[in-house]
Amino acid sequence: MPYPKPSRRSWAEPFKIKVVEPLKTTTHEHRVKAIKEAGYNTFLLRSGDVYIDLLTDSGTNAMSDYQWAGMMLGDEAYAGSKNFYHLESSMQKYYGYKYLVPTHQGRGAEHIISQILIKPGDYIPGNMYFTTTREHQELAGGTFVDVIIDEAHDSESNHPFKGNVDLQKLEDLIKKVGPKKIPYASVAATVNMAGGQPISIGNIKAVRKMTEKHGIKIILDATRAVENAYFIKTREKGYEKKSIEAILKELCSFTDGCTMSGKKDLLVNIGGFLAVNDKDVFDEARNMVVVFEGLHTYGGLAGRDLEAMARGMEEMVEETYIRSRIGQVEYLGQKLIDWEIPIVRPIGGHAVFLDAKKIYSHIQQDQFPAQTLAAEIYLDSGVRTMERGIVSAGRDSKTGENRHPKLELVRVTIPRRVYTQAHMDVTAESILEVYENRKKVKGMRMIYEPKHLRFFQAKFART
Ligand code: P71
Repeated sequence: MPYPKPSRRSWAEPFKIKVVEPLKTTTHEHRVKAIKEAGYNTFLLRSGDVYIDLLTDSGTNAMSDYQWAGMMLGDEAYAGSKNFYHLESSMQKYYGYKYLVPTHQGRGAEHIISQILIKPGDYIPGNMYFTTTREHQELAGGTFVDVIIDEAHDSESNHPFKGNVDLQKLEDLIKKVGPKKIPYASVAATVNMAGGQPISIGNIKAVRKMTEKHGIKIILDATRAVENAYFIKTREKGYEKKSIEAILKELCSFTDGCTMSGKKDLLVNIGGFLAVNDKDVFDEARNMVVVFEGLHTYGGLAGRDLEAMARGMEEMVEETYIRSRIGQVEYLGQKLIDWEIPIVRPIGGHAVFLDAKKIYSHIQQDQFPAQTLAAEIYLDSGVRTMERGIVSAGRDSKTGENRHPKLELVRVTIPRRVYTQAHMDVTAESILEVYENRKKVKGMRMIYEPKHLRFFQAKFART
């Protein structure tokens, strides 16, 4: 019999491994103790107690030899480091904005732009909230208004661009509060909390058309915009033949600036930036950064970190890289789909999101199904994941009541260039085990709740 002919061409990582970091396995007994001590919050586990760490793709990437070599070329001058100019020209080349303000990470940029553009009483429409982004918008006196399409809140909808803005919702808000109360639309590519879902070029173009006649700016959260560009290339008509590099630049061209957590797309462990086209906003941002981050040519980073980001930009747009990146996430997601485990569809760019509401349909949302599921996965195998549900959603800043998001998810997040397909297999098998035992599990209660971004430090106990 002829050997089976593959039905498709597989992707493979466009790199080989030069340095390895040993992983530690733990006993079930050890994990029982560790997660209890962590208050059943995976953020409070020590990484030494974790086997495969899928908490986040933020700052957990493996850098290339080219990036590491660049680290040795760090120019650690206080002012005017060579690496700043390299990063500035790379940002202009790949993102197309005029001015760059480096920050220590994404939220540093969010803080600065929110303080500059938002006045108390303003409204900021956006395609679903992100925790740190909304926190800074609220700290500046603004109110975030979700204007994402309804499909984004439905884990089963297979809409190819679940990150799209609902133009009717946006128009309604503009009519209701008036354009003067809307300094900018906060548009993310891809949308993390919706499950790593992309926005289409067609949609951002339409948002641009609607906002520009009212003088409303668009600030892009470009944290995972390269992953978004890949989805545009593979899903949006007319973009099949365009390069990732060209799509990324086109996406940014409909916006007035971006905040960026370099810890994702840029394949580094630390760093971020704010980029804008408006000279006055730039001048203000450059002045503010010296108060909160550091001088405007380093923004709280070392010269070597700026260099690693600049080099990461060259690598992030390589087609073979991005295909393998998304391919690995798809591989894990498809396995879970094949086993009929409920996950957010379509599979996202940076993570697979488990639908905890469906898996633990017997646990009330106020008893934290996603928090419980993340703890159970850790207990089973030492794989660390993250709650993205009622704990992450926090309390309404005006009423103080718990928000009840439609999506109650556990994020299984894949760092870039770090784990292999075998690690994905082990992870999927652990999730299956936990899924099969779902009926035996009870929810939890919160025993400690911090004021800001509570999910990071909250503690829980079994009910
Ligand atoms: C992620 C993170 C890191 C994180 C942040 C908050 C809670 C848990 C984990 C950070 C993002 C992000 C987007 C779309 C801005 C930031 C802030 N993501 N926008 O997903 O995903 O960037 O962490 O560099 O400050 O694990 P920063």
